[in-house]
Amino acid sequence: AEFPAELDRIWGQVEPLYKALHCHVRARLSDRYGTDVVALQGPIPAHLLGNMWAQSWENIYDIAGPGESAAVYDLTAILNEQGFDAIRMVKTAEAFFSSLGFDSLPDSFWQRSLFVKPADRDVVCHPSAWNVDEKEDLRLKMCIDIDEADFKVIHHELGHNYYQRAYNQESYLYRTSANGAFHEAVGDAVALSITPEYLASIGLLEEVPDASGDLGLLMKEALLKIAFLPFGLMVDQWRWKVFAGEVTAEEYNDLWWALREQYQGVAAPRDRPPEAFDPGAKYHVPMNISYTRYFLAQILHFQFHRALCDIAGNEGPVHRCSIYGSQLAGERLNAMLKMGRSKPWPDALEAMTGTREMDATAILDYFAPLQEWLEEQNAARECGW
Ligand code: X8Z
Ligand code: ZN
Repeated sequence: AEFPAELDRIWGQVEPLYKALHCHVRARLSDRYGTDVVALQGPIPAHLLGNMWAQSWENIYDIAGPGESAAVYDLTAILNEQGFDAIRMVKTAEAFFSSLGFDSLPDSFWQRSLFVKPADRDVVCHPSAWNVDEKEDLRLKMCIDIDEADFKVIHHELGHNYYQRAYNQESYLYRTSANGAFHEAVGDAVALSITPEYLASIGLLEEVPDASGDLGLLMKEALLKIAFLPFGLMVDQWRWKVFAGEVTAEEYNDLWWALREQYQGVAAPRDRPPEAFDPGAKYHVPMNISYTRYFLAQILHFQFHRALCDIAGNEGPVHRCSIYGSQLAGERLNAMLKMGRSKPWPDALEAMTGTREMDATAILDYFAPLQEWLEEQNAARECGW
């Protein structure tokens, strides 16, 4: 009973920001497609948000973003122009971890991982990270596209691999993360350091945009991460009700869409047929992988980032902070990773951040300039659904 209440508390902290983003995105979609398609009240049709599951919305940045006033660079275009292939994407992410003081990945990682979608057979492309022998046999399994999204997902996955290797000295039962969310948060925290300054330092950007571009950068990040929050929460709200027997099999799909509407404010593009089972299309449902970890990781990795930036001596705004090259930050991160599950997670959190609670103030502080802008944009709009 404590855990769901804790989730409600954290969701309550971020809900106003989500609702502000939702309101703005709905208005922009309505301008684009007309009020017949996107009414200015009510939920957003889920198929207009640029993602199969409407779980993150960065693909509609061109519609929802602040436009010319805060132009952002196009990392996908840059990666392609510079001729990146899948291996080079992974090597670049590995180099980031190396700059923090982590040992490089073993040769077997490069031999045994799957980086590219095979042409001759079907594979499960959903990204995953493995330590096959619980020691050094680290592997990545992912069908990498040369784009910004996958560049970040690679950092996410390597976060799993470095964590797995860091706790491999622990006894068997402790060879996992402090809690489920910690495993998901490590690589995402590192990926927050993919700032313009960092990209310039590794030759991917010629000029560092000034602060006038920050709104665009924050919007991109928010479409990815703030949009995700209610989805991250609703998947297990659905699953827990199913497992508790609160609904019959005939009601599974209707419950899914009721929760989608309640939390995310999105609606099915059309009436769903009685035999539909839409949650089955989300990898983690048939794979029986808990999903609340992703909701909490979204909160937690901003706490990690803020703490690591302090340790690295950052003095500017936290959304411009990169811990690239900071051995100090790397040491503190590694000290936590090494603990695995040998201590209660609040101890692990405290070791790195000085606090024992998962808390949304870090993510809210990070997005504060965007929230202010969204509230201005929404001033004359009617929000909610
Ligand atoms: O499944 C993942 C990772 C692998 S652990 C790519 N994620 C969730 C998803 O794709 O649904 C990362 C974000 C949420
Ligand atoms: Zn993951």
